[in-house]
Amino acid sequence: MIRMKDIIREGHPTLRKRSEEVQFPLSQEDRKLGEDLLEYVINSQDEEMAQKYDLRPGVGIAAPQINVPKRIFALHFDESTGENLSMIAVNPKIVSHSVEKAYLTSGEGCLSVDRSIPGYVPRYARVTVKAFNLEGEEFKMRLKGLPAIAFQHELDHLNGIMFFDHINSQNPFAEIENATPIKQDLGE
Ligand code: NB4
Ligand code: NI
Repeated sequence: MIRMKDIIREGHPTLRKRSEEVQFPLSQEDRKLGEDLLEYVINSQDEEMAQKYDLRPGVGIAAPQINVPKRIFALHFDESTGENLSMIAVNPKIVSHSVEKAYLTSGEGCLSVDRSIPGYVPRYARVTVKAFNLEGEEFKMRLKGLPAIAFQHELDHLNGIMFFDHINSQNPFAEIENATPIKQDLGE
């Protein structure tokens, strides 16, 4: 299982790399990579497991965060977030997005950033995404709210982008034009 010691932190060069597309059919190694990423997110939301293994909670994690620059990430939202969504996304893409923006009023955090960086992170309010599952089947879905924000956070990791790159350094809480605030506690 993935432990906190496996998660690379800010300053590690892999976090600034563009990750590589994954070839199908998936190797046993790449299949296990996807499964391990999803397992981490689910474990991190399980109080017992999180306590036992001192896991920082997350709703998502991307392969480069465990120093594997491959285009795979996992997202998991249990019913407590009101979003019932769990996915392993391989070679994910945003195929279209709203003009309207959105941001978490709590700001964002990152398992690879051991400090709190206050400020709004403007993202697209709604995205149509496509990706492949571990079986190589393509899936397409429309996301809004926290799942849309989280998908964009993880996709950024595959392109070497960190959440704080989007924060207005002059005025971190400056009003964002045509944007919807999303009230979501980070539960961290
Ligand atoms: C990714 C998220 C940061 C903003 C919003 C949130 C948490 C992360 C980073 C968008 C994506 C990890 C991956 C949370 C959290 C709410 C749901 C269910 C029960 C606790 C859990 C806490 F932990 N972010 N952490 N940060 N990232 N919500 N929740 N709760 O997930 O770095 O690249 O278990
Ligand atoms: Ni992150």
